[in-house]
Amino acid sequence: MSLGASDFYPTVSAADPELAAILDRELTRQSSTLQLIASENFTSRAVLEATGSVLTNKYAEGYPGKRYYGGNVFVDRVEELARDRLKALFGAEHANVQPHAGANANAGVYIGLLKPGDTVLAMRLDQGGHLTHGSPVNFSGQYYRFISYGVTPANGDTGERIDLDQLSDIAKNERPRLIVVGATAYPRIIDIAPLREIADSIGAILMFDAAHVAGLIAGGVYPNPLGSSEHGPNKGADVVTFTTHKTMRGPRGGAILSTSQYSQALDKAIFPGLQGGPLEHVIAAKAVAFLEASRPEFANYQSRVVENAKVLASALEVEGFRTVSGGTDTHLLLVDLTKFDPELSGKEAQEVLDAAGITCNRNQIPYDIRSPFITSGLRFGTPAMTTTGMGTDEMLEVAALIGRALRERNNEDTLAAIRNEVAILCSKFPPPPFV
Ligand code: DSN
Repeated sequence: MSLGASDFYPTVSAADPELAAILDRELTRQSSTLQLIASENFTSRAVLEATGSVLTNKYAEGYPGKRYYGGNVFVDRVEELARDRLKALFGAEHANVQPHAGANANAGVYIGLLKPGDTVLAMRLDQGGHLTHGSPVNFSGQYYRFISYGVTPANGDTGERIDLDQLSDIAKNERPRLIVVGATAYPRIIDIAPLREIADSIGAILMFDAAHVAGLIAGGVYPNPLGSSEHGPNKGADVVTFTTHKTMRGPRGGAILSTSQYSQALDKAIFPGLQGGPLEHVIAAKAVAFLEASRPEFANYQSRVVENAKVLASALEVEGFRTVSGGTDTHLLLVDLTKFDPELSGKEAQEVLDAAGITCNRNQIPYDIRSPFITSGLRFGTPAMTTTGMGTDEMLEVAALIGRALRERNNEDTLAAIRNEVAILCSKFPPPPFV
């Protein structure tokens, strides 16, 4: 790849050559190695430009029409555009596009709808949940009483699904104020209808954390957790949170959708409850991403993301790995390394693959005997490489490279050769901003 930071950021190169050199190396890394982290993607050039726009100069505490600073006439239009596009995309009654991140979006829901000490039922962290779903080292686990549900035991391609009986029993016994569904490492579609019924049976609020699957929903390949006409009105989640930078392919950030019943409480929780001045340059980039997500090409892209993930999962099974739940319905898959080699931890496998130019992350598998720092699994996702144009043929090649690298992990020459093959493959699929 002959293009570098100086081609894309000529002013940075002139003003700060030291930083430009680092950007240059990161651009090379992103374009010459495989990006298989399920929560990453390549944004469009338009999203990058909006993120780098003059809106970064502006303070805008408050909301459109109700700011605490002057000079927000154009900022208001930007934020309204982002909110309106987002509401249309999901058929939502209310949208807040100010959360700086997914964690802030979740914090906003807890601050707005709960009191400290309230009981919340969420997915176990070692079975797919997120830090903000009650980890003891996170504010969520420290300020609220989180209890958890898990997945059913492994059973070919029918096990390792959310255990609805367990969830329902815990909900009835503990009567949580809030039920949180949605995960960071759960490869299967979550049907919102039975969860709505459970929440209604105990008068709980239902939140869906769509951080990972928001783009799939917008692209029509995952059911809308707010409910659909087929479910009838009010049959979905009350609140949906998500990040804008994963499958949604926008800038790094978060957002909240809700029914109008909770709109005021949620807006107040984000500002002034949790955050100060919104990042309007990022909100502008969110508006661009929501426009891009409304186009037919985006739906086509999301179908290819899922198709690629399914093919990658099957091909990794052929390489001798077990995939959690026997495959995937989404953009991500979780590999259990213990069948491939019980001695190989997720940490070691991640480091070996890094050396081979294959970027992914270690992840606990359900009922993992290893700690979250070591783990027995790897998580892979296809959003980023699908954005570059890779398809099912390339996924077969990627699975073979992963298998070879991990089988011959003690052979440095093999890892160097694979790194070279990866670079050749990637050179045929340049990511934005190279295209
Ligand atoms: N960003 C999330 C993920 O990688 O799934 C974790 O916060």
